[in-house]
Amino acid sequence: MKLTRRIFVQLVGSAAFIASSPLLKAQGLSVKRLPLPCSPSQGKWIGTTCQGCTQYCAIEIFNQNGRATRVRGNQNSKGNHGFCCPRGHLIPQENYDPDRIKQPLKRTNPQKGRGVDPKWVPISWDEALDIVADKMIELRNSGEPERLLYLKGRYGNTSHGLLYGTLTKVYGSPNNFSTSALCAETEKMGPGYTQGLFSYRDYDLGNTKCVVFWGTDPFSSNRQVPNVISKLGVLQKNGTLITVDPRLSTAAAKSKEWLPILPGTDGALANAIAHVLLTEGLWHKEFVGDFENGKNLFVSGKTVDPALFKENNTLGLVTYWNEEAKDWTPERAAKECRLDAEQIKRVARTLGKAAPNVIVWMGPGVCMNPRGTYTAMVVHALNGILGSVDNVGGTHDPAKSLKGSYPSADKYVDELAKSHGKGKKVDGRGDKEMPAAMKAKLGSGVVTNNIANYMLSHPDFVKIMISSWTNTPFAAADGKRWEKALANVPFFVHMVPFPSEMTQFADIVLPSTFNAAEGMGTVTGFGSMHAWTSIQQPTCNRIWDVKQEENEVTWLLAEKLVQKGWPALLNYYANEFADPETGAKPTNEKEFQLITTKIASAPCWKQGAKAIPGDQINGWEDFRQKGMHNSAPQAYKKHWGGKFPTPSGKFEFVSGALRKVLEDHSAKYNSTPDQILEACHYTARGIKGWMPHYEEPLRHGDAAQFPFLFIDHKSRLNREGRSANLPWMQEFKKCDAGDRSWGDVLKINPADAKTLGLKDNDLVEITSPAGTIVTEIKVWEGVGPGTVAKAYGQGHWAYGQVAAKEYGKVPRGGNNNEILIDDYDRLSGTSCRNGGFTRVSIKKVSKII
Ligand SMILES: Nc1nc2c(c(=O)[nH]1)N[C@H]1C(S)=C(S)[C@@H](COP(=O)(O)OP(=O)(O)OC[C@H]3O[C@@H](n4cnc5c(=O)[nH]c(N)nc54)[C@H](O)[C@@H]3O)O[C@H]1N2
Ligand SMILES: Nc1nc2c(c(=O)[nH]1)N[C@H]1C(S)=C(S)[C@@H](COP(=O)(O)OP(=O)(O)OC[C@H]3O[C@@H](n4cnc5c(=O)[nH]c(N)nc54)[C@H](O)[C@@H]3O)O[C@H]1N2
Ligand code: SF4
Ligand SMILES: [Mo]
Repeated sequence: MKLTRRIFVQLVGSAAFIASSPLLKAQGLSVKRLPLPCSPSQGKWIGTTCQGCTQYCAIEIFNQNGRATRVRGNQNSKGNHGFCCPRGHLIPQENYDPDRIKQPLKRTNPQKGRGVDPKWVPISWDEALDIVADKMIELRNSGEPERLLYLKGRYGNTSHGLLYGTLTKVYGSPNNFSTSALCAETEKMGPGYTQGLFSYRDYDLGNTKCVVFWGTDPFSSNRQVPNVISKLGVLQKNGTLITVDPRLSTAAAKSKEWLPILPGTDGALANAIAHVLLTEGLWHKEFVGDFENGKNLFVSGKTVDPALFKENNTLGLVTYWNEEAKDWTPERAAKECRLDAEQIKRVARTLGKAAPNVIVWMGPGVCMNPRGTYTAMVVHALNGILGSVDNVGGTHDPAKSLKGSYPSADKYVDELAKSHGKGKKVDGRGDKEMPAAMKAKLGSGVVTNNIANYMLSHPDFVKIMISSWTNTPFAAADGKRWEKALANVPFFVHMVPFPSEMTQFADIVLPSTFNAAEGMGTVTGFGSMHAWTSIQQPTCNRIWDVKQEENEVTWLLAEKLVQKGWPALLNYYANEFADPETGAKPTNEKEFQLITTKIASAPCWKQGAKAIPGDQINGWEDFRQKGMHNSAPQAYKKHWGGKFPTPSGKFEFVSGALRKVLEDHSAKYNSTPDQILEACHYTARGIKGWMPHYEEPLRHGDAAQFPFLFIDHKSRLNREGRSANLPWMQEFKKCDAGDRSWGDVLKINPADAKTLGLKDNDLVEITSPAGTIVTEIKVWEGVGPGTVAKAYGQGHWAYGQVAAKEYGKVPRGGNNNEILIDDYDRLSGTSCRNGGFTRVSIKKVSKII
């Protein structure tokens, strides 16, 4: 970079600014990046929210003559410090993607399937909603409203309350679902069943001395990318970074220690680290407690009398030692995990020395496998042993964001809706082999991927399916089941901006706003010890005939339903919702959109009797202007002293809640907890069923036929499954270590490549018991022998002209979900993708041009 006078002045100015700002120093920022003017045109930055991943960053988009041209983090944000990650910068190209759906479409080809042209014809919104309303009325009149299924993907707070929350309730169907169980829900079981926190965690990165990135790569994915990138300097300066990942991820490359673990064996490693911490007296005494006479009785292989250990904030540490950790020497784990015992000891000691200012950042790589609940528990349990829970530089509950709730719809639920809306959901939650006990409640977790199985075994059940912001045929493991299931649905309405694989099965396509740039609503998120409520508002002119499904289409549909003789939904919207400032009731979709957004955000800007915690915002206009509200920072040691939301009030190594879940579930099915564990494919029996422990990985496919363990990982530029149609994403795809632009590669260890006679660019078939995909080979030292890694994200056969080689037919690269097996961690109901649970074979094929 040439040091021009302007940049020089900026650098000098920003250095002075940093020197005077302890906050920025703590964040490790070296240069305050200043927005460059967009010359020659003038414009303005408008606050909104990125939904390129579940971080939901508050951002700003530069509006230039009505066009969204540039993106940056919201300058007020305490979560991203004014930065967005590389994916935030893709927003303009996504917004102006020429392949967007530009007006409502109606299918004219009754045949449905991959490669089948839907023969869509454009229709007006009026006509489209007329058709949808007719179908809905017809189904209600037939007395079977439960046969309407609504599936939501991403959402803002308005959709959560309106579409997911009340549409099906007022209509009379129990079958409203989210796609959360395709995401990373098993993670929540770790903190959930140990400390009562069924949630993703926050981390006090600014004060930590040691972080273990375990089965996650937060420099390129996971939930805090801009925050983590901005803190890299401070993290490296203040302490040690450690990464546990079978693949050389960005985090691994930035870390002092990389443990290239054999997929699926993380529980053994956690046990060995615990073993070292306990035998060497490195546990955090203040949090955990100590032996009464002060002498460390944790001796490798020897049980300890629990009566001799006095616990402070934990319950059952000695039981965990006796039942599990005492036998897991670093040498034994090294063999199981294909690691070096000396490295395991070194890492454990580094952690122990830095405790309690340490973070074990557990991610999906640890637990998105068929026995993941227990791996999540045993890896997260290290935070308990190290006393980092709720501590300075440790792991935390997310702070609370402020959000308003919508008025109750109860009055508008008629007899039909009442009697049909309470029926059993079709995702199998709560079945004997699917406890789905999220939040320590049986049957409370969604089992998204199992919906397709129900639809296949009951092909006539679903009469109407409505879905927004989803693409399950692409995003769900063994997604071809979704293609078949959707082909059976007689009437499917997809509410999306892009013509994805799922859209190819739609009868009516309702084109949505691209919410980050064109939507209106609120979204909440957390990170960097704060939570936020961030607005979405139009940052540019809409150039196509699109509407937001959350709060515009809902109203317009409700109006149509009135015309057809069913006024309940519109009555609910028009009677119950009122502007929190003026009290005015909505009379059209635009007013409804504004009012629902104001209600959802009112606690951030409307001063009641109590002061607003966190940022002080002076009314709605000020909120719109600032674009967001930051909460107060999270407090330390919130749950210490018996205040954890667990049965004992402590951090539990013997989980009272999980024990109750297993006992209740077995009573329901007239069996025993051991029989339930067996039915759910876990190996634990007895007390281990409710304790953190290691289970041998469950792998699909015969080892002789499918010799390689498949490692799936996220792509740095993937806005979930939604950026593959962007030339910027394709052009910069090589920023994923080992990958290349405009392509898709299977990364294989040089030793294996040699054995198979493979070299770079060779074309191979990757086959698992579920299917086959074809990609090129990249010979790479970043994966161990016997394992192969491939980024998720390519392999679209639809979505647009760039994402697919031939739109509607031929994919660009291969979709990992065509080879991943449809299996679950059954205690949570979550789909699997990590831990090497799918074995594959690799076969060279001749070049296809
Ligand atoms: N193999 C493998 N599979 C995975 C993953 C993986 O890492 N590997 N990741 C998993 C995870 S963590 C998740 S969360 C899921 C995500 O899976 P999904 O929730 O299915 O997400 P996407 O594939 O991103 O959804 C794409 C859809 O969103 C629509 N869309 C995009 N922007 C908007 C908008 O502003 N408004 C509306 N209404 N629609 C919009 C697009 O048109 C498209 O239909 O995928 C999972 N699948
Ligand atoms: N760039 C990008 N970032 C995203 C998203 C995105 O689409 N793109 N989506 C967001 C969403 S919805 C989610 S849920 C999060 C999740 O994002 P991440 O936390 O990154 O989770 P995964 O994508 O599942 O990544 C799994 C990681 O675990 C490693 N891994 C695989 N098997 C094992 C194993 O057996 N043991 C260990 N230790 N590691 C293993 C993989 O190499 C990979 O690095 O990311 C969010 N952030
Ligand atoms: S993609 Fe995620 S981390 Fe990146 S700017 Fe958007 S919300 Fe933030
Ligand atoms: Mo996710």
